[in-house]
Amino acid sequence: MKRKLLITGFDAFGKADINPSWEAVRRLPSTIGDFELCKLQIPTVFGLAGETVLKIAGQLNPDMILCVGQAGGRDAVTPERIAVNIRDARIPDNAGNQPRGEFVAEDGPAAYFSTVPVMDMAQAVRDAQIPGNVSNSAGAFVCNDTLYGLLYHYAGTATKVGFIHVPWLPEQGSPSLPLTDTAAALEAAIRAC
Ligand code: PCA
Repeated sequence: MKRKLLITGFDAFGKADINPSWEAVRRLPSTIGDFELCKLQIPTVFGLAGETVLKIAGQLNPDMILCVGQAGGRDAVTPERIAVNIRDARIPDNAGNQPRGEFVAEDGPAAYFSTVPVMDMAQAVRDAQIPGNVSNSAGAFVCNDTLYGLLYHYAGTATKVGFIHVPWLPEQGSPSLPLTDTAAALEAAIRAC
């Protein structure tokens, strides 16, 4: 039987009108290796992004959840190793929220490790001739918030949770990665899970 993967990308936020994370996710095939994919676009809004994932995950009961987000300024596809219990936004999210130094979960630990094999995933990206590195910080904006919230929810369960940040598209600025490379990197990373 195929394993179920719930994979998400974010909508555009800040000054951008496109988000490479969703553009790449929606171009992925519907099966990769022994995974069957369920693709979902989620809003760049604190709290709501994770709640949207949990609502669908509650119906799907996925074996693994992988969220993908844009990280402007990065030159590689970066599986995230850790999520921290902090919301600290330099810009407002898509609902106008701009928390500064708040907890994601009052009763949660300072941080969680992601539960996917980040080093194998980064190696698989490099093996596909695309820049790939493990990242040790998902920031403190909506991406970190979403990863932390999901790891909090699924702590101690069999459901694996991970996050991959991807560079800008060429039309967004530099450094960048063509969309076909970003999608190929995601596919390679998924195969490594
Ligand atoms: N990147 C942002 C939020 C949505 C996205 O694609 C982040 O890194 O937090």
